[in-house]
Amino acid sequence: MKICKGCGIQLQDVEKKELGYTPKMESDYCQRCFRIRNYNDVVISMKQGISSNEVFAKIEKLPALILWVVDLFDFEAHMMKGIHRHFLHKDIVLVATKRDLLPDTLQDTKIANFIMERLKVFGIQIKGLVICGDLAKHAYDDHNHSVEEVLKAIAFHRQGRDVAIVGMANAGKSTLLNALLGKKDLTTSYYPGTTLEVNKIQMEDYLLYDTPGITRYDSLLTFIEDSKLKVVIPLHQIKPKVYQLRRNQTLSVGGLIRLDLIGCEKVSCVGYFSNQLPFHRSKQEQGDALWKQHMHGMLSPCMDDKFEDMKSYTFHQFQEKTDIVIHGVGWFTISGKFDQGKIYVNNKISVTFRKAMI
Ligand SMILES: Nc1nc2c(ncn2[C@@H]2O[C@H](COP(=O)(O)OP(=O)(O)OP(=O)(O)O)[C@@H](O)[C@H]2O)c(=O)[nH]1
Ligand SMILES: [Mg+2]
Repeated sequence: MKICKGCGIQLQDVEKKELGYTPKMESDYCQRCFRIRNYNDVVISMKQGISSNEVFAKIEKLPALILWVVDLFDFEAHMMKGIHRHFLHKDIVLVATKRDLLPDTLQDTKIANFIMERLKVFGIQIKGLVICGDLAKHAYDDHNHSVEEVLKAIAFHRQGRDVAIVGMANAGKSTLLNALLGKKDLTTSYYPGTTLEVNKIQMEDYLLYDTPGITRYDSLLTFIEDSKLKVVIPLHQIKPKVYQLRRNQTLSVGGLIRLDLIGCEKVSCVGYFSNQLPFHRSKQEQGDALWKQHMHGMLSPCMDDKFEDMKSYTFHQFQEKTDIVIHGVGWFTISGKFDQGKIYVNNKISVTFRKAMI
């Protein structure tokens, strides 16, 4: 049995439209990996296709140190409900990736405190924490100690065991492994669902397992059309969008998110989203008319046909500076006084309210 070096799937030369197909059995990669690696083109999208139970069942059987890879920008979507049960009796090192997407002014100690506080809420205990950034493009720059720190954490916590990389789809698992290996054998892409099977890699004195990403069924990334992913997923450092709001205001992020804040008295609202997503500010009184008229036009990209298809969450004045996180896309940080707020998103997507990260 021959395995694709990029995604771990078994190679076959019979069914062209099935996973693992290659016209030449001598090749190292399946045709799907070949196309992703050379043309960034996903012929078979697997972002909804990999069962998390199956992935967890495989991981639970491995007597390995777990490197739990969590995307810092999309942190809440990675805290899947019940994930702590899959981690029982496991030693976990949490590797927080994509630090480069967050502002430079945010200190790593603050990020670490944020992570530890959130993990407490979810009842998850970890042995170690490493914060990484820039792994896709600049893993080996002099100032970037990410790779060394992960290797150090592995050496310290491994205690004779193998190491398994685990996490949600698109967390950056394969990118991290490529960085650790110093080569680009594993296929990576901004499409969730790139790695298809557990992929075993021989290190000098242990095995490293790359694993398929776990699908989150309440994240925008799982449901948005593939062609819109590159607008939604940030590729560069986020430029926060800062608004000082008074009275009744509506902020729209493309045609994906609408935030209404009513009765604002000096409210500060900062949006952390992909720089490519357009923001639009208007009076709340005109919000409905604006969405009716401009969805799919000025308000793009969209997931819903009509504004009425979107669901809303209502909230009131927060006790402290609060993030409204829309799973898979980003968040608003809100401080100041207001009477009532409403956030509208596609009805499959979760929204989490948390103490502000930044
Ligand atoms: N900005 C930034 N992007 C990163 C970093 N690490 C990974 N990425 C990007 O994140 C996307 C997903 O990376 P992958 O390594 O394919 O993620 P994965 O967890 O293996 O995904 P699946 O195989 O689908 O589970 C790619 O576009 C990477 O370039 C990082 O440190 N910083
Ligand atoms: Mg992968």
